[in-house]
Amino acid sequence: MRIVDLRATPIAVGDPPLRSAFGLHAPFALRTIVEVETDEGVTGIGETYGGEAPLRALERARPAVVGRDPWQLTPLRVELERRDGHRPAGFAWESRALAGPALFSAIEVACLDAIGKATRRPVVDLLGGRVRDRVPFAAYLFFKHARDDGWGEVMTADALVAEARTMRKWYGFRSLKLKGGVLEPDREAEAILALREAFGPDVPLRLDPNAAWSIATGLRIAGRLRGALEYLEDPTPGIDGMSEVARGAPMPLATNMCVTQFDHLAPAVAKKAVGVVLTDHHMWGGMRATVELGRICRTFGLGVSMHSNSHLGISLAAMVHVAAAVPELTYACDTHYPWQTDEVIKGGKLRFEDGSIAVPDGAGLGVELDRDALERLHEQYKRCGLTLRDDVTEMRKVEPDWRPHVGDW
Ligand code: GKR
Ligand code: MG
Repeated sequence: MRIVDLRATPIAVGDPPLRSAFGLHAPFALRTIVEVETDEGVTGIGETYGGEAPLRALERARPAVVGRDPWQLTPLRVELERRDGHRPAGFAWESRALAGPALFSAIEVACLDAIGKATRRPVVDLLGGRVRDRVPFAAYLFFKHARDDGWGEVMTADALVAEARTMRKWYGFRSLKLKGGVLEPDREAEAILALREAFGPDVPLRLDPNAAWSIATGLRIAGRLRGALEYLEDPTPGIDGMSEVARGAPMPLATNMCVTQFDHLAPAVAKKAVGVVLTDHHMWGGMRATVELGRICRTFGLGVSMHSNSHLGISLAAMVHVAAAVPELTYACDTHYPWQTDEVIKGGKLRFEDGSIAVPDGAGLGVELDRDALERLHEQYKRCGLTLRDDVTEMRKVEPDWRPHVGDW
């Protein structure tokens, strides 16, 4: 089998006005749909970060991809690193340059989908087989501004409890994650305690202020939330800062910010900075790398969870396949999916039942691209005028003097 074409289509999908330490979500989230067409009549699909930079990166990668056998994934990774340098992906959506591991991942997912379709096997089998049939997800709770989106404004603990009730009712989520770094830290601690009061001790809770707090605040709030959190995610920036908070915090610290590539694991382990690593195949170099990451985490006694950005069903299907293949992933995964109403796969949105998604049975990722939807969302991309995610600019439209807190709250 040979790859005869690599296509990347930028799309824009509706996104509610969600708040985080980075600012405010714009009305559209950007994604890129990747297609790897083969000479055997199958085309593999993938989904990655959006905007102009990923398009340029995928175009740069084309000579290394077209003409290649899609099974030859490790040689492809080596070749991309040789051409592009082993540049780190950076943190989460900031890997907007789509470099190194994130660039490889975008292509790997589409190749695995093509191989799965050609061999009529689900991608999870190509990753070594499934250790679970269903993958549990957590409700991703956000403070948000008002818009006519059915959720209204959520800027208080009471409104947050109502948001959580709705998420649990509609999707059956058992764990709750609160995106923090928005309100003054003690208000967010109170919001967590309100969730605890409303849902009881059997509902696992997490808080993620995206490194907005100082070390002292991290220690103080961690103490205040003793017994209330299954983990505290990225209270403060950097491995050294996290290590200091971890020393005094009564719960494990988790991260998708200070440990985002394999090189970060050794210092993080040596400094006991984190207890849980959030994987993300988009950022960590693909689905096979995520399986490897699980085993490394187990070796060093680290727990494994999963990170998410705004995404559609192709990414969700990939997340489900990879999560089903990682035995160490014992926490409910993050997903922004309920916040997106647009979809690019045939049959509409994938469905949560009891807070989890069944591993798709079909060949490859088990989802098909809806070409009409792709065209519509691509037109939306061209019309919306956004070419990268910029939550600060969006936030300053509402509060002109707003500035992000980075380890100083
Ligand atoms: O969508 O605002 C957001 C999140 O804050 C996202 O950008 C983060 O990458 O969800 C993420 C996280 O867990 O840090
Ligand atoms: Mg996080």
